[in-house]
Amino acid sequence: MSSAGVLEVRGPFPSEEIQAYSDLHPKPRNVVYSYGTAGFRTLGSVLDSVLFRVGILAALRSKKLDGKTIGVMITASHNPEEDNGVKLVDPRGEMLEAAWEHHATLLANSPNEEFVSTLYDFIRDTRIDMSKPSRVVYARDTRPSGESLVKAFEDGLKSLGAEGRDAAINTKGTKEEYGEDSEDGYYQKMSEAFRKLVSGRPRIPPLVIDCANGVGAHAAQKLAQYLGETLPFVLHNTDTVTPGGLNHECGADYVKTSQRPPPSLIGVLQKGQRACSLDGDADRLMYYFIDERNYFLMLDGDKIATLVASFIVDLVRLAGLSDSVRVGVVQTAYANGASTKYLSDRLPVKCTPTGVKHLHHAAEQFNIGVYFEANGHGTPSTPAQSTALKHLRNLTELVNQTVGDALSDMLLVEVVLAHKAYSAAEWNSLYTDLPNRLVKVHVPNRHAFKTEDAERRLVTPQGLQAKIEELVNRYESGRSFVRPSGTEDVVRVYAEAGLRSQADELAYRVGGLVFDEAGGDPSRRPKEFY
Ligand code: G16
Repeated sequence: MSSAGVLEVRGPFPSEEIQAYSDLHPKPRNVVYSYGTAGFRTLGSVLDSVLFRVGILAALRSKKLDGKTIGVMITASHNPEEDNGVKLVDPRGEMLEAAWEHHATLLANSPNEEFVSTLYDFIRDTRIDMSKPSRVVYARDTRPSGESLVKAFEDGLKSLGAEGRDAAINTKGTKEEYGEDSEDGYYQKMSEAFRKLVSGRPRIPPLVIDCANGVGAHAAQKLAQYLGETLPFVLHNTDTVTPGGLNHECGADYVKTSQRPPPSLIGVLQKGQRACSLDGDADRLMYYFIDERNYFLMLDGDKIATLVASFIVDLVRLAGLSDSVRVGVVQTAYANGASTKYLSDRLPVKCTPTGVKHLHHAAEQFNIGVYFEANGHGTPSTPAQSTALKHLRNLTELVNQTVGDALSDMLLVEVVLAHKAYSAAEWNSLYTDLPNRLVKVHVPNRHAFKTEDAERRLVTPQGLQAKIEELVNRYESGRSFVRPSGTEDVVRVYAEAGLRSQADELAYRVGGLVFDEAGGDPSRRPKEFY
């Protein structure tokens, strides 16, 4: 060591073990990986080396944080079954620190023959003390590729002698302790808080849950046992073993994007009955119902944010805390314009780029920050000082204040509906959504699309933003934006307008502009759908 800095890695660096394990998980030469909106995500068949290296990275992140437990989730969430992915979670449940996303990308792309030396340089430059302990908890969803990817990941842990396990322990013994550090302890805590919050309220009618044929099916079945008749569930799409079933014609993304219920629920849903869809890893939540005229109506993340924020504002006011507790809402560009207008008239509202990692940080600027993406990701973040209130205290027991958990979000919605005595139709009538449409455009290089102003404007390709604006101006209440997805190899186009036909037409036209600009395969040009 010199005064200029650390020249060598502190503590043991087991280079031979790492090399031997790394040889079992070679990186394919022609694939470039990037840490996107929610970690690495691509075809499960090309992720073996990434999982091995993420095992190493997670162990190192833990060492860097003095042995605090790091979380790793192996999932591709809403993506089709052949995809898979992995994301890292920091010790308090928040998404991996942004600077480490860059380290993750660097290690994932290092050629096989350079991996050990790249790793050595990284550990040295980041000043990680290798003699520190490392602890990692991990889980996977039900995708067929998950099992072998877990093995690759465990090899990464083993190569550094790190400890891996499957329960959360960071807060144990601290004032932030969440309860029994087991899966059952989690259900117990949530269901007890739920019972307290709805006690004295009328009996809650059964809730239909579409589990997307994913891991949420297992969780919902267990939670149902704890809740019993307090909140009866009717579970659908719970088949996690039939190949191809995951997210197929079901789940939150299907409902939000196609703006219709999963075909398996048609004929099942009764008029006015509350239903909701989870996604493949059960962190998105989409509510909906069929109204008296037989129309399908969606209660998306924006409607959830509105419902929850208004409830929290009421509680804060009733407790006489309005002057000291600042409640705010965080949205993205995808938020329906009608929701932004409704909320901005009542509360401070912020807009961030897509990805819960961005929303979460913005929500922390408020004393109580409610953040939901329109696609159903989100949660309220309630701080310790609000525990002066009984309900707010119970709320903090109920909600997962760190990364999304659709089941705890669902219980929260049910609490608010019970307190406000709202039916699905009454909730829906808080404001009327502007008709909107989301389109995926397949282009040769989505990275050519760069955005600014919380993704509301394109910077490149040059000149395209002006053409979009020129189009948008022709539609009443028109709004549209374009951004590259961080989880799929597509560019996304969002459009809304005063009339359904106009929103569809605008989305199609902007999609066409994007496609022509990017020069894609003509067979994949967006089709008219209006
Ligand atoms: C992930 C993120 C979400 C984001 C979504 C779509 O969700 O956690 O915050 O909204 O990707 O991102 P993009 O439009 O960049 O593809 P999930 O459910 O896929 O993990």
